[in-house]
Amino acid sequence: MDMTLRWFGSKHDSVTLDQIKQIPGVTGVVSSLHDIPVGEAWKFEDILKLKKEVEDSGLKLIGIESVNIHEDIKIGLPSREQYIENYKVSLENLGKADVHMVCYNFMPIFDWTRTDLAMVLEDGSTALAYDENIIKDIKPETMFERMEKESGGFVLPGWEPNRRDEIMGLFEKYKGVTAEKLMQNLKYFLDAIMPVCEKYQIKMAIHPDDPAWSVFGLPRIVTSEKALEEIASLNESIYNGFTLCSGSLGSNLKNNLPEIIRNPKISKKIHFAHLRNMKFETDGVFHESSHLSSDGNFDMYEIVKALEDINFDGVVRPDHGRMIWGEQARPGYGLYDRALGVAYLNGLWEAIRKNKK
Ligand SMILES: [Mn+2]
Repeated sequence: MDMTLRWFGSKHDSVTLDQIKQIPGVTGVVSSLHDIPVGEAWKFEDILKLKKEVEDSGLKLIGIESVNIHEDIKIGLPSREQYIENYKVSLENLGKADVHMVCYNFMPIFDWTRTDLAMVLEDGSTALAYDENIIKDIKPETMFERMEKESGGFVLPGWEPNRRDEIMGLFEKYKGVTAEKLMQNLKYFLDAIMPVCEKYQIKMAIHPDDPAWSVFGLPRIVTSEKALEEIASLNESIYNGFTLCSGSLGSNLKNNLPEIIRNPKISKKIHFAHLRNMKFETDGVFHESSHLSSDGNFDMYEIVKALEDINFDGVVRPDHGRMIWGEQARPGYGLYDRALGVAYLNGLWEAIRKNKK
């Protein structure tokens, strides 16, 4: 198992590789080429440059989070052919650079959605929060205004003001794309890329939708145990796998995380784990908490135990952390709380392993 941290690259991250290197037990990072527009093929030299930068600090580039999927692939437009070809080139170049795990998501238009990027908690720390009551009646255009007013100076990924026109156009294009159609388009994509993944041993790890239900009337398909079973069966290759994100899947309290991890149809395909805890006020209203079991609704011991029980040997990272100790960083991705998360998760792992009979 590789304990990692997500790193956005020296240009985009307030956290440095030297800092990450000093967190006990962290051997590498997952990162991405954030300046390459979605849909373009990744060049071998660019990947090598990122890899060298990471390795020069004494860490490993253990995987990519993420190689994003162009909307035309998700919508199923004829133009997807070119974008799939480009994706295959990116995978081939990653394989040649000896990078073998790629996280991606298949959410229409938006990545993870939150209604507050800096909710103040009782101890003065701030955290990302979500309130379904705000989202459920809101139109996307109103959401833009809200984001500009209430994001505390931060811009939620995907909600950059300059995307407003593009996004309204995308909503048009998604008309008629049902959940079934989206699932078919995922299969089409997986069937096309799996031969490249097999050749270069690249484990694809689809990230669950966050939150794990439809928002703004757009379909979402990576939301439940049943959905993960279906996706596993879309293409039988072991390289068609999952990112087990406790916070995303766990946003729906009906999802039993340890049970999902132990599901034999899913467990062997878990290549990447994102571990975080969340505190729920009610169904659909939650904020992200510290990683500690007692601070949220998830039993982190049971989640780690389930991963240990299935002999999970993939990549793991603490997920979003709170902002503590006055840190200024990308929402969810400060150094301090994620480092505390690593220390706690490592403690759980050590105890569970030593107690194994
Ligand atoms: Mn995640």
